Amino acid sequence: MSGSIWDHLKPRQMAVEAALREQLARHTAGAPPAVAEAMAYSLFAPGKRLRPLLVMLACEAVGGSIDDALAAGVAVEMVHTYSLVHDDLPAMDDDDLRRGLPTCHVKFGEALAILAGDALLTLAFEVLAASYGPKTAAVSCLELSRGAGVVGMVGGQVLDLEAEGRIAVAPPKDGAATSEDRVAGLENIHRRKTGALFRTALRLGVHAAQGERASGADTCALAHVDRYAAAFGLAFQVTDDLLDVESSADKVGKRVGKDAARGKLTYPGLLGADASRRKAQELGQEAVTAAGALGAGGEPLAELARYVVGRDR
Ligand code: GRG
Repeated sequence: MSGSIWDHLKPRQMAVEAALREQLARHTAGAPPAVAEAMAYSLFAPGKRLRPLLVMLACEAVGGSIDDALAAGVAVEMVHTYSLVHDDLPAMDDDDLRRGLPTCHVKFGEALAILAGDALLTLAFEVLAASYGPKTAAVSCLELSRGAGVVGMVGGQVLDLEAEGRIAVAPPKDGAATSEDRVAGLENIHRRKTGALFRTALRLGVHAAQGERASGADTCALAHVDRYAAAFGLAFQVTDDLLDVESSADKVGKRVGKDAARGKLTYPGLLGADASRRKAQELGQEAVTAAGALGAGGEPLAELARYVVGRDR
């Protein structure tokens, strides 16, 4: 791959923006304007579009095109945006700012924010069903519902709220948790809450490349992207926790992040900043190795993993 990763990603990000606009306009024609406006507000607030990029890079790595990947990228970004809208609600994280703008419920009220999130979630499946042939649509809907649902992202959110004491759970029977238990618990939350949708994005890219022509999924490519996703997702999260600590340290002069201050489990909180940095580097390297197993086409995924570990926002 010649040039920086951003030279490679920029045209893909632009293609995602255009596809998001086109799909949202097409599928909300006839919807009540209030909910369509709230959906558009959250969808077009400036995000990195990381998940659609993962769909595209996986699709291209196994021989598909940007066009093959676009609808799946749109669907995953819609699910991601719904999760952010609901996560920001007073009943969950109660945040006022998202992507640098007032959150959906601050701007439009709670009822409309809940409904806009619901509508983005359901629209994602409509986009998949309307954009691909029957086999690809069915397998993509199945993957997305598992990645976003109770064994994936929603399940991770439940475990996260339980860990914060916001959802009641029975106390453990066999004594206090060790620090290894706490790290394993945190990884389980992140594997589901953020990792599952990254994995889904990559797998949808493989399915989109394969299309209707093959009799079964490319199991080898799926295994490689699963391995990449596991390392990439955790590397992303450890780095996110470190950035949270560092940005809060800048503001208040103390090395306690917003999440840690709210009593959330974080990697720097459990392992310390230096060990967390080493862990992020190791995970990044593991993702690079997994991308290498896809051959030369996996190089942009390797570069993205290097970027995610080194990013500053
Ligand atoms: C409400 C069912 C439900 C789930 C919420 C994803 C999630 C689960 C909550 C988001 C909370 C959060 C801030 C998690 C940390 C990691 C993360 C997913 C950050 C946001 O993703 P980015 O950095 O955001 O890709 P942009 O805005 O660039 O898309």
